[in-house]
Amino acid sequence: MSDRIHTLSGYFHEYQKSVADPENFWAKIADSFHWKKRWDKTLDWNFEGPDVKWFLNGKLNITENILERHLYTMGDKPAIIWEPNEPGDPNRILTYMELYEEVCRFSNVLVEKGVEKGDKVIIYMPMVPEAAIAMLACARVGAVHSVVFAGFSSNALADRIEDCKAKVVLTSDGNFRGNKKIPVKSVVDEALENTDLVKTMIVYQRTGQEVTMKEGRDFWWHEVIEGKSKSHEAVEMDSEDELFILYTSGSTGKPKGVVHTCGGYMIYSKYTFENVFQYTPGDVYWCTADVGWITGHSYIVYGPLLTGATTIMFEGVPTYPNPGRFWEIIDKYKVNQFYTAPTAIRALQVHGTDPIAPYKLDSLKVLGSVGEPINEEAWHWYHTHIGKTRCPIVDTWWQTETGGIMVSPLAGITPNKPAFATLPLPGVQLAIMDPEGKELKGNSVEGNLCIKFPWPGMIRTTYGDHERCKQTYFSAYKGMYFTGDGVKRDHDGYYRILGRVDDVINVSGHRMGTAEVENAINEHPLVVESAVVGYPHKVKGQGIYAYVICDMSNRTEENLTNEIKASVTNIIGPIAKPDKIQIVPGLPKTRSGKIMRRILRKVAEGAMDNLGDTSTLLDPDVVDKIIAGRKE
Ligand code: 6R9
Repeated sequence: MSDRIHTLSGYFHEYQKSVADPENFWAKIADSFHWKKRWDKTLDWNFEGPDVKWFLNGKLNITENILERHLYTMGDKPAIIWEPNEPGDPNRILTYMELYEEVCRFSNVLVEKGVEKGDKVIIYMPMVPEAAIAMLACARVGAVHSVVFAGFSSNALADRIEDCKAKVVLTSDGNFRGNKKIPVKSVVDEALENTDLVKTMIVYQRTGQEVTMKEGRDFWWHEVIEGKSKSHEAVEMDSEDELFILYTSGSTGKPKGVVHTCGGYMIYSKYTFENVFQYTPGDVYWCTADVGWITGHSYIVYGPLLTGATTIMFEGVPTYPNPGRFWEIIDKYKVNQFYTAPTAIRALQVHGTDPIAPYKLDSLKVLGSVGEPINEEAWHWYHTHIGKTRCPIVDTWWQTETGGIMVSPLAGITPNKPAFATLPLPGVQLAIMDPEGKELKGNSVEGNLCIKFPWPGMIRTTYGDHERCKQTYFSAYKGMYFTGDGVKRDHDGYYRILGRVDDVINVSGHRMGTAEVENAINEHPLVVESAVVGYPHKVKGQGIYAYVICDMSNRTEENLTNEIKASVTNIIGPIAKPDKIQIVPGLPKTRSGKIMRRILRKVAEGAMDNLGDTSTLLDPDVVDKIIAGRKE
């Protein structure tokens, strides 16, 4: 059942095998899963289309590999431990048997509501077990889930509903986060105002707040599951049938729906979970992400549950009711593997070590980091104060598009180096490219990170627009997948991720396209033009700096910037709200009309003595004016 690597030489051995004969390498791993029918051919691919298929004509249902597979051996073992926002409130523990029954009941609800194989279902829910149950029930009936982070605005939600043509939305009345009670259902109501695509909405009651239910469309979760059978025969899926769509930001304005398929994603999420975290039976594992992001998909829900692990879902935030909350939860459940983001570490670091003092943290074996490059200071703080210098740190580099972890130490096996993601996992063939498209071989090189051979968990397409998938990922370098990240391979052959080289910024581990934020700013009626860049931010990693040309009318600068911030929050969500807005008389443009973002980035980060060549600018004077009005 387990394909876990145990030693460093074992890692090198597996890696060699995976490169020499990828098909047999993955076929052997896939053989330990339950297939309704074994595949005929392991891999068919080209990166020109791109057209990638794994485990061709294999038939399966991923939930049988999560539920039926574990029922007899570990039916009474906790699958999901749910910790509520309020520390004193009762928690919930679902065993594998209970999870099976809940997923079956809800699958029967979906069937009753007419959901069929291939239908798209939007999940817009807080961090409650029902969010995971909803995902698994979709997978069980063959519907394609698209989880939208419940912090996104109604506009952002409406775009996603429209793009994937969702028939059903699963949501909640509200959401508890820290000391806030956030409306959720009313956001969905607003999103549905201009569309009649959605025929059914099912609402999980979490906060008890007042909501309006539309007759014939809206149903309460607790009412519809009433009396439903606790068994449901899983629908047979092809390996390459869609499992889910997850929207993510790119260089252009419109978020794209990354498509993952059933077979490959199943194999890859489990294999990487087991190996990177070195999960052993009986361990308690906790990933603090939200299910609305890929990390929540692969490493709260699918990877751990496919492994038969106990996975914690936390509803709240790291600083409520105090900045010791994470550490309290670790002691409470004796967490063995803890996986969080650098932005959370830095936010807690600000509070010093007092909030940690009351806790033992002696159950911890492995610490993980994901979402953005971890700076050395945060790495050492995490290692010293949380891991007590005893726990290895797995700095895991990957993306929504890769489905699972690509570059990371194997916990306790690969020697750590602070701020380095270290080495590729078996099956991952990296290439570092120079701007001319030449591969940089050997050590001590730096360039753009590409991947030259398919892996089972990779993106198959961008929903409804295959050409976009090709343009975005497979065109920059012929025959390769381009990640959008810069990377360095040091003298030891270790990889350090340097961050995005495209117009994507990473705010608190959340990806945002600069064009996406600009579009939202430009929606304000007084805005003429805007340019957005990222700048180094102590806690968030990167902050958002917006340069805006506008017609001031009778507004003060303060009024206008507040209005712009409110409008971005309204259009995308609070995560996209600019940290700094500077009203400028013009933008630095080349004669061909291109904004020179390089200059704007330098000004935002305060590197004014290092602006580089500005001679090609149409109006070089504008740069001085921008510098003069720079926001600290
Ligand atoms: C899993 C996830 C992907 C982008 C990626 C990169 C950055 C993620 C990282 C990291 C350095 C790490 N990133 N993990 N950078 N070290 N360990 O975060 O997916 O939201 O799609 O973001 O995040 O820039 O390209 P996603």
